[in-house]
Amino acid sequence: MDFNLTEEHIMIRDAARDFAKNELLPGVIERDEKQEFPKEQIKKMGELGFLGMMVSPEYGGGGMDTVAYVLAMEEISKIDASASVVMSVNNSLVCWGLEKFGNEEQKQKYLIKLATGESIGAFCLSEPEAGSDATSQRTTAIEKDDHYLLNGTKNWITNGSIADFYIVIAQTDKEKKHKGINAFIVEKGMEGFEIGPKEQKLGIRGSDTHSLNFNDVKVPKENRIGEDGFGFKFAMKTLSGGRIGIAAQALGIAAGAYELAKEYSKVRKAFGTEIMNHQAIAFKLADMHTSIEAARHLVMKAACDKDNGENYDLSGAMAKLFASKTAMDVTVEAVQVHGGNGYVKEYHVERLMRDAKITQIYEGTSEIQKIVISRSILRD
Ligand code: COS
Repeated sequence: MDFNLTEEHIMIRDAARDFAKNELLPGVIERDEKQEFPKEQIKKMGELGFLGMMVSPEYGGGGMDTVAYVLAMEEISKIDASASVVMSVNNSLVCWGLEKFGNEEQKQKYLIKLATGESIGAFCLSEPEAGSDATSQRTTAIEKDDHYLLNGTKNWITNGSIADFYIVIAQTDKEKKHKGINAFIVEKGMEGFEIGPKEQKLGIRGSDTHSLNFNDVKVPKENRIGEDGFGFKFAMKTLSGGRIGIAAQALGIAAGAYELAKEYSKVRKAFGTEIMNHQAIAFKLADMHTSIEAARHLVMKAACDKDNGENYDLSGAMAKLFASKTAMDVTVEAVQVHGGNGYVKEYHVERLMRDAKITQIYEGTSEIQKIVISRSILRD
């Protein structure tokens, strides 16, 4: 692993940092309070290329590597995790899966629009009774003449109402269990496709999370991704990369809270001196910095594995497990360093603490990451 960033990496990181400070920071508290989606900001992110960073230029993307992507994810997440989850889902779960496993027609029709930010994507795997247990899909897609008939409900879908294209995982043959699962591209507006109510969330409240209902939606056969029965593997492979993005998001949330706590400790005075001069505070900052650095190494390792063509199931799971725990630990401590001010909205850290929690839940809970990690290390 080479941690020397290239000039391009530094440029991208700095561009993401500037964008986050200039475009996302203004209004971030109000958007959180009102559960308001950062529509204009996401549009700009698309124009700047943040929504299709790893897609090849042939399909309208930035042609960048995973290291560039995680650097940008970290910077955006320091300020606004509601915006970075849109970026993560569009880049890793939708664009990556389509570019890797979609056919040329699907790439021309959908990927180009998604990579340029003209359209937004959503990834629909979770169901009321199939979250961690992803093989237990109740949504069915029954094969008919020239289409599949899609029926079922998906839950907690990021970009639920604002997306244009949805990758939907469904059971096509129950007998075959996970080998009878397929992935389909569903378009907003297809007859029988209804968007359910918006979720009222603890954190990432600016993001747009809905349940979705499919009632006899006719999905053309050409919208199936890959060979018949490839859907579960498609979901697993896509989520493996998605977890690197969420690990970078968690890292950003932690780093954002740490930077605020460090700055606060230099100006806030107690007992006649800045609180950084009290060991109780200095030691907290030392712990925070150390775990953030460790998380960053794991995130970079996973990103490098992916860029080098190595298997990244294990490194991605470890990065997500550790970075999301770091995000929780660090944000709780950042609130503590801020004392009473940490408990009110204007200091940002209470929002970061609420935002951190989801990183231990979505794209595979911490317990799922431990399944992936333990299976991987015990197999050797
Ligand atoms: N890449 C490719 N294939 C994979 C894979 C991966 N990362 N992980 C599993 N598979 C394949 C297995 O090889 C197996 O295929 P074969 O039967 O051909 O060998 C198949 O998928 C089933 O795997 P397994 O038996 O391990 O399935 P389990 O039901 O035990 O589940 C876990 C495995 C728990 C890892 C999986 O269900 C999972 O990741 N769950 C969490 C899903 C999730 O992230 N939900 C959040 C929703 S998105 S916000």
